[in-house]
Formats: sequence, structure tokens, C-alpha cells
Amino acid sequence: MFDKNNNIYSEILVAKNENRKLLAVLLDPDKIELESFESQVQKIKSSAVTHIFIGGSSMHKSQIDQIIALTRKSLSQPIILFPGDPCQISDKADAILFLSLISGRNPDFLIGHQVTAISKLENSGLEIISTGYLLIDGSKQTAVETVSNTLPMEISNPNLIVHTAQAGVLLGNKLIYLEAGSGANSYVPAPIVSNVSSKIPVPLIVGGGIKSHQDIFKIYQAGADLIVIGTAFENNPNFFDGLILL
Ligand code: 1GP
Repeated sequence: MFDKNNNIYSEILVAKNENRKLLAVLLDPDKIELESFESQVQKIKSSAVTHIFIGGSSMHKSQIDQIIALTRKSLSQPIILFPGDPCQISDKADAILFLSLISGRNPDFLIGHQVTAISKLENSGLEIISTGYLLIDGSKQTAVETVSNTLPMEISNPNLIVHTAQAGVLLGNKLIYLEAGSGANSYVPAPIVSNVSSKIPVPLIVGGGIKSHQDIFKIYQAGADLIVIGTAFENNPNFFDGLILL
């Protein structure tokens, strides 16, 4: 049996309807040093972060359960898996972005890993949120591109990006995620975010290469409902200081 509750998704929908912006911090278990993790958690605690995403592109499971336990001890935000591979699924989280890499044409990342994941998801209690995931060129080869063996979509063809997002919604995805890749040199351009946002009824997540508060507000203004920050916080534990959401 799959968990039928959709509390986390419902809250994201409510926030979208109220035009309340959401912010996720991405914690990559392979990059976390357990010794310094508690101080990172305290920084998140005093920040505007609304959701915790856990995951990465690497194939190693490493310390996911432990990271979730430490996170849950101090933080009340929902913990959502953002897995690069089924081995990163942990039933200790609250929900999972059930991703399909719809920008690519690699069947493993469109349906293969999803099928493999079922035995772990069934009876896990995780809220499962189907998410159409689009990798967009961020001027740097990123881990998603390497691991998935797919090319990012060119920003010179915005119509194809919009149509892909629309097709993702028609296929039943409840979220669309525009991803420039972790550590991208450039984030998804605001006009593309705006174009996609105006054409889809579901909440829009944007991440990859967002490095300043100014970038964050620009992308919110363009229509993102939830922004994901990974590298900027890894590089600077004070990154969220002074950031107040709209
Ligand atoms: C990656 O969108 C996330 O999947 C976050 O990217 O690490 O560049 O913030 P950054």
C-alpha cells in the first residue's frame, strides 16, 4: 500500500494559491560532515527555509538515515527526499519527489528507476509527489547530466522547455522542477521561469546555480513557487541570514 496522505503537497498548493513563496535547502548526504552538521542545522533553524530536501546525484547511500534523524531532532520543516537513485530512498523522511527526467530520453530515468523504487516505496509511509524534472543548460556540465547521460535543454529554445513542462503536467506530474544542476554557473533565466510558470497550473520548483538573495527574489518574481538552494549554503553557512520571504 502506498501512503495516500498528501499533506505536504496540499500545503505547497495552499502556499501557491496565497502567493506565499517557499524555500528549500538541499542537503547532500555525501557532502555533509557529521562533526559540523549540527551548526548547519542551527543555521537552518533560524532561517526562512520552509522545506528540507535530502539527496544528491551520486549513487552512494552513505549516511541518509542518520542525517534525517539529526535533522528531525532540531527542525520542524518537512523532510523531502530528492533522490538521484533508488538507493537513496529512506522511509525516515516525510515525502519523496518521485522524479521523472522528462527533459531527457534515457528510459532508466523516465521509468526504469521508478519501477525499481516501488518495492521500497510500498509500505514506506512516504508521501509520494510525482515531479516532472527538466534539466536546463546552466553553462556547466553538472552531475545530473553525467549520471543520467542526458543533455540539458538549450535556453535558446524556450518553447520546447515550456511544451515539455506542459506535457509533464498532462502526464500527471503534480510539480514541475526546472533544474540548472547543482553548482551551475547560471541559473534558469527568469524569462523561461516566467514562461513556464504562466503555462502550468501546478507549483513550479526552480533550482541550480542560485547564489544570492537578489537571484532568489528575481526567480520568485518570475513565477517560481519554491526555490532550492544547495551549493550557496554549503559554501557559506550564513547564506540565509537576513533573508525574509515574501
Ligand atoms: C540541485 O537545484 C539544486 O539539484 C540546488 O542547486 O547546489 O546550485 O544550489 P545548487
